Amino acid sequence: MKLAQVILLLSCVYLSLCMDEDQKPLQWEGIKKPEVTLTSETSQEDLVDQKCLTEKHTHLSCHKVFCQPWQRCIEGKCICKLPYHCPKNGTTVCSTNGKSFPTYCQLKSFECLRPEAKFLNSGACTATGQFNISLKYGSRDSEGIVEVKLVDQDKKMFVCNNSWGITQANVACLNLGFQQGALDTQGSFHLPEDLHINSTECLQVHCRGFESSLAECTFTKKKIKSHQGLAGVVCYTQDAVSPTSDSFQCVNGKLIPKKKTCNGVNDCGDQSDELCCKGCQGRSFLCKSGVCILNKHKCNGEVDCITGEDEVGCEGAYRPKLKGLRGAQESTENRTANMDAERKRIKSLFPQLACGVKNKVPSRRKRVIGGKAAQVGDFPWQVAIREDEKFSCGGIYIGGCWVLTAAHCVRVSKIHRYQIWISLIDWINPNSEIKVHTANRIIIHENYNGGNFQNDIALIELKKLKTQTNCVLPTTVPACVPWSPYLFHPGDKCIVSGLGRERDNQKAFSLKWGEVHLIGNCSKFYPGRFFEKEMECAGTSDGSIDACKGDSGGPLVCQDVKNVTYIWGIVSWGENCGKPDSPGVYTKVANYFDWISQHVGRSLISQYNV
Ligand code: 4AZ
Repeated sequence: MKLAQVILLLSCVYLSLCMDEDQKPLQWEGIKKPEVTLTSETSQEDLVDQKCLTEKHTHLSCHKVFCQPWQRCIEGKCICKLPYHCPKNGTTVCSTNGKSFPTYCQLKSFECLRPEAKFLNSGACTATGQFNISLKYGSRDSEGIVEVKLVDQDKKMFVCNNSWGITQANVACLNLGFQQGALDTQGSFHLPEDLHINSTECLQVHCRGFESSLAECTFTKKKIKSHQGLAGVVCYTQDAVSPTSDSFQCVNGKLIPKKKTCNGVNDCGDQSDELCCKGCQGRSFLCKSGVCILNKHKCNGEVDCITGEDEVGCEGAYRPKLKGLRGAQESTENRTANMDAERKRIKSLFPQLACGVKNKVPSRRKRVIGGKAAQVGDFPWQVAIREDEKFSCGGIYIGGCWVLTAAHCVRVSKIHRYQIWISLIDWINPNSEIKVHTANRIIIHENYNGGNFQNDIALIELKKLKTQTNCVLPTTVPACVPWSPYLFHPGDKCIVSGLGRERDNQKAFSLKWGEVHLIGNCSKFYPGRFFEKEMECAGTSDGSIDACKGDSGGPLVCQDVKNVTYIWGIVSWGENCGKPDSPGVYTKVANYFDWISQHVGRSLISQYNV
């Protein structure tokens, strides 16, 4: 067996996606997008997703990557937070304008809003010295050997070239005002023959790549043997390169060699070379969201893939300790503060959302169309909407007093006729956990179109009891609201549940569920009627499992790598029920994250990028 085949096989085992439940290879078109595995024949073009490139993703595209803790995600873009939105605890830091900030997050949020002032040092603003970076022995201002002066030192020192790479070079050039970062980490510089290297030491620098000043990176003093050990840089200037058929244009305008895309290294500086990948090369791996991440960031205690797979199955893997700001200073005398560790610490201070995790171990002992019977606690976010005397629709509890449903299920004028039933499993043999609520408010999407089911989404606010300030729903668990359309993909297995019609239009009396696959390119089933951004299709190749009349407004949920449940779709429409080639169509909830959060409040549903 050739190596390429072995790799392909291993990735099948790891992802357990190449086979369906019955161990038959999946043959149904549109079910699984194969991951690109690099072989000697794979061309660079095969690695890059051209359609995705047109969306111009960068490090600020929070549907693809996480925002920094001093930013929040609004409509797919990381925007600057106000400093008071930062967590309160931390250590004082000082900025280049001599202003001191109680936390690193506050300084970075301030810098994000007004980039004139940058990070200078951790600790108080007592040092008289400034951090300084300059380039020497180059033939132009934009290149040379890197020399820095640390805040608490009065001598300038050269930077060592071990551990110097494009990541640090980009930060250095950005620091020097070259917005597009570095072109190269090497150049031909004219070092004087009698160059005397100060005290035979250089500064080894380590950056994460998120820094805007080299002062934020960690410096360690090292002994140096020769001039060869010094770091150099050529910063990127417009006239430095001209486009060829081998160049890739970054979103920031920088041109890089195509062979440097999808390798986990942020050559562009705005990460646009790593965000639209179908495969990854070199020492990097592919996140489900199409982002290449360096292997060294796998199992390092910080989630990099929005889908979380870089931090699962890490038991036994090398896991460097998260050093705090003070810890890093104490343990190594010669090292400047570790602001990357501080950034990670700040992230850990954000509140965690309790959604999508069931209270009980799933028990599906007993045996929707083709579905299986649910038991109490299996779908704790599922609600049933009763209009007058019949169960007309489903709904999904998302936290607080809020239930998500389909717009076509409710009318504002009929608010008094609705009852929201919680924990309903079997209408004929009612279980003791059932609770009935009424609606306080109904919000229908302002662009809902009853003619073609565009924006088929609505919120119901439950009425609180007179004595209560919150909605108390003991047996329910909210499903998480997805913040990115890249969390789940065609081929992923998800679950639809509801009290709707069964085969042959038979009325149902109990909650049923079934496994369906997300289906890509659904326009081919519903030409002109399927809207990619707003809708999602799901089903099985033979149509045996499907939502039907009465399931509308109910959930299509998918689980992430940590088994956290997301409400990926709301049952909306479909041609018939349970017919092959007519999959069920769902409102794509990820597209409505901002709409939902505007109405229910960000803090209720935002677990990241808050
Ligand atoms: C309905 O009438 C309906 N097979 C819901 C879902 C589907 C079809 C019809 C999808 O509410």
